[in-house]
Amino acid sequence: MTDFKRTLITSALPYANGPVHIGHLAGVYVPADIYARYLRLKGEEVLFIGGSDEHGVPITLKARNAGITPQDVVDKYHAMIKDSFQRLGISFDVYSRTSAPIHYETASQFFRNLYDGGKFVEKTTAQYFDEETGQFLADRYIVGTCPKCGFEKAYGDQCESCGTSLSPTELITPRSMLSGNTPVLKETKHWYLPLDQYEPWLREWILEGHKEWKSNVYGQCKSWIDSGLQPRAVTRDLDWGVPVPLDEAQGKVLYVWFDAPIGYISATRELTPEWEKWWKERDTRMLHFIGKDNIVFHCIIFPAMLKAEGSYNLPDNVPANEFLNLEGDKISTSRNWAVWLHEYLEEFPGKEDVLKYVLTANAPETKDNDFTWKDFQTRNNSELVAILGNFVNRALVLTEKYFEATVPAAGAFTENDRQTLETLSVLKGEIEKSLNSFRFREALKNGMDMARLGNKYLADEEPWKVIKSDQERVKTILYVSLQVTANLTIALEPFLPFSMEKLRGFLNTGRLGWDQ
Ligand code: B3M
Ligand code: ZN
Repeated sequence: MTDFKRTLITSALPYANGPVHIGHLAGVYVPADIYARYLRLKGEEVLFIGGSDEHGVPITLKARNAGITPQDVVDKYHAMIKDSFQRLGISFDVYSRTSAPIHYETASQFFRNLYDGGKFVEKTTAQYFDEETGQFLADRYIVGTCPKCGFEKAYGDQCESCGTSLSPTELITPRSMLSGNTPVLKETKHWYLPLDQYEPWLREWILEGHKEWKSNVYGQCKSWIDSGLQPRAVTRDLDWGVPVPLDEAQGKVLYVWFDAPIGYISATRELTPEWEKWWKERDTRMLHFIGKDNIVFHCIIFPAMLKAEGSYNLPDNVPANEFLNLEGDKISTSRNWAVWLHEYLEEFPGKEDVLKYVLTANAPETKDNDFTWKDFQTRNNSELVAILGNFVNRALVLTEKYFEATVPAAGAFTENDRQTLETLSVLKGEIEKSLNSFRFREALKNGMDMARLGNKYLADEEPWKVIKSDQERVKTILYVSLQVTANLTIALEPFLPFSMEKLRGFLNTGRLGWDQ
C-alpha cells in the first residue's frame, strides 16, 4: 500500500440542464463531503473538486425547446447548482464548469496529446444528415418508429416506450427533429479510443489490482470487461462542446463523456498552479465519488484515457453508490418526481444537516434505497432531537445551572466514569474504521452511539439528584458529560457541520482536530 501524502477527491459533475435532487446528494455529494471533511479533521492534505458538466445533447435539446442558447441553459443551472451546494454545506475547494475557457484549453490539449501519440483509431462511417439544416443528427435528434414495438416517437438511441436501445439506422421511417425531413446517410470521420486494446491492462489494473473496490463497482467493471470492450468514438458532429483541435475536424466537438472527466483536471488547474502535484505525483491518492450509472466512465473509459496519455495518476478507489428512490418510485426529472435541493433549502431553512443526516442514514451504499418523508420526520424527531439534542442540551443546561456554564474540574473518576471515557475513544476508532472503508451509514451510527453513551451515563449518574448531596461529584459527572459533548463535535462534524459548529460555539472550544 503506497504511503499517500495527499488525497484528491472528485465528485461527478452534474449536468447543468436542471437542478440537483436528493438522489444526486445521497449518491455522490454527501458521501464525498463527509470524506473530505473527515480528512481535513485528520489534518490531511485534501482537495475536493466539483463543477458543472455543461455539454451534451440533452442541454442542446433543452435550449432548442426553450428557444434559448445552450450557454443560457448552463449559465442558469450552473449558478443554481453551485448556490444550492454551497447553502447545503458541500465543502468543495473549487466548483468549476466545463464551459470555462480553462477547460476548453485543458480538454483540447489532452485530446492533442493522445492524437499526437497515435492513440486514436480513425474511422469513417455513415451518419444521418439533415440536408435542409446542413447538420449531422445526434441520435436524440432522430425520431422514427421503433422496430421492436412500433412506437412512432422512438429516438435514434432508445425507444422510451419499450426501453430497447437502438441505433439510428434501425428506426423505421426516420425523421429529423430539426426540419422534420427524412435524413440522408452521409460519410463522416471520427476518432475512436480503442478500448479493446486496453482490455488486458484493465483486467490487471482492476480485476487483479483492485479487489478491494466495493462489490457493486468491481462487479460492474468485471461484466464490462468480460463482455468485450469496443473502440469508443470520442468526437461528435455537434456545434455545442469543446471543438476538436484538428484542422480537418471543423464542426466537430469532443464527445461529452470524453471532455467531462477532464473537467476534474481543469477545475484543479483553475484552483492551484500546483495542480500537477495532485494529478501526477505518485504519492497522491485519487478518489472518484459517483453514482452507479457513471462506473464505466470512471473505471474503464477515463482510466484508459489517463493510461493512454501516460503522465497522470489513476484512481485509487471509486466508491460509487447505488440509486435512491422517492416514496417507492424512481426519481425522475422528466416526471418531476424528485425532492429538488433548492426547493428543500427554501422550505426547510436551518435544516440542512437534517437532510444530510437522513440521506446518510439511508444511503444506497450497496443497494438502491428509498427516501420517505415519514422516515425523514422519524429520524429527525427520534434520533437527532431525542438522542443527540437531548444529551447535549442536558449536559449544557446542567453545567449552566450548577456551575454558571463553566467547565467544572473533575474529581476522582469512578469505574463508570472511566468506562464511559474509554468507550468514547473506542467509538471514535470505530467511526474512523468505517469512514476509511467508505461505510458512511455505519460511521454515522457509531457517531450517534456516542450520543447514546452520553444519555446512558447521565441516566446512570442522575446529577440532578446527586447535586442535593454531593456537589463535588456532580462536577466530575458534568466534566465527563462535556468530554462526550466535545467528542461529538469532532466525530459528527463531517456529517452535521452546521450543528457541530453551533455546539462548538456553546462549548467555546474552537475547531478541534480528530485526534485532539
Ligand atoms: N454529467 C452526470 C450524470 O451522469 C455526468 C457526470 C460527469 S462526471 C465527469 O449524472
Ligand atoms: Zn419500442
